Amino acid sequence: MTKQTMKLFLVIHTQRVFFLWLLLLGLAGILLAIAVLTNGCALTTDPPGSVDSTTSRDIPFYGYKIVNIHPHDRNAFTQGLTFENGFLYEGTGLRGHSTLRRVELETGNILKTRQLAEQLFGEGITIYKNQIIQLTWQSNTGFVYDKESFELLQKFNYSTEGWGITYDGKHLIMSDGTSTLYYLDPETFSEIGRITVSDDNGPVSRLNELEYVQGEIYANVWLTDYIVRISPVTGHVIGWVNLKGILSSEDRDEVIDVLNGIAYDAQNDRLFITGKLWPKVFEIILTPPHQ
Ligand SMILES: [Ca+2]
Repeated sequence: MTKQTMKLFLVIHTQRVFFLWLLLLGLAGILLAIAVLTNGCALTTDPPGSVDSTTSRDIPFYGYKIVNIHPHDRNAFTQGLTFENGFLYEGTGLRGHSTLRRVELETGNILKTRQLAEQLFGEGITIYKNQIIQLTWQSNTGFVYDKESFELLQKFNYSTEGWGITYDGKHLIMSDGTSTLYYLDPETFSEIGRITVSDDNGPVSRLNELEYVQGEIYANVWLTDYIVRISPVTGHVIGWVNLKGILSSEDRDEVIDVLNGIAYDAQNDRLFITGKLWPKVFEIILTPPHQ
């Protein structure tokens, strides 16, 4: 090999390596963009940052027992779930696919739908009096609808991202993907207080869909199979619910996303959970803590 040929070879080789790296960086960028745009489709069963059964010995870990299984729309990217008078109300996400729905629990039939504007990514919902309140992810805008007709009554704004929302009988409680929960006046939407959710190991972040259940706040922890039970006064973690394995391997054959969506039927003491693109809504009871 002459010196000139060698030089040419080295130049071509360097260019190839450079383009290969460029290609890899490009692919990594595309994957990251997809994850961000879909509010994270990556499914993991890892426990939340501060959940560690070996160190959080004082905080009980609950299991679950399935009482009933109901059908769920596989196309519903569930971001909000609540229950009243025999019906599930559901808010779905993804830009261009976000909706508000009234769903018949037993059949999964969608009885009423309202489509959100293309640019909006729907998030948590809750019922306040005869209204449904729905958050959006990054648009700093919430919507108030008539509960029966789904007619838009009002818009309101907030400064954070919008993730989950629930109602404790007095205040709206809202999550924004951090460890903070915000208490809002349900008439004016002004903030009246906030708590930081923490356990023995520090703040618990990625709080997602919420539900007020018998004096506690239940929250999905994004990207995990855990629901965290929170004291609404102190923000301290009262318990963890481990829902690993609730979806069968057959259910996981098609595309699904993470556990998200908690609804409580206060009249009949029934707890419902589902996930984004999950085929089922599960009615569960919590089983005693295990050590
Ligand atoms: Ca809920």
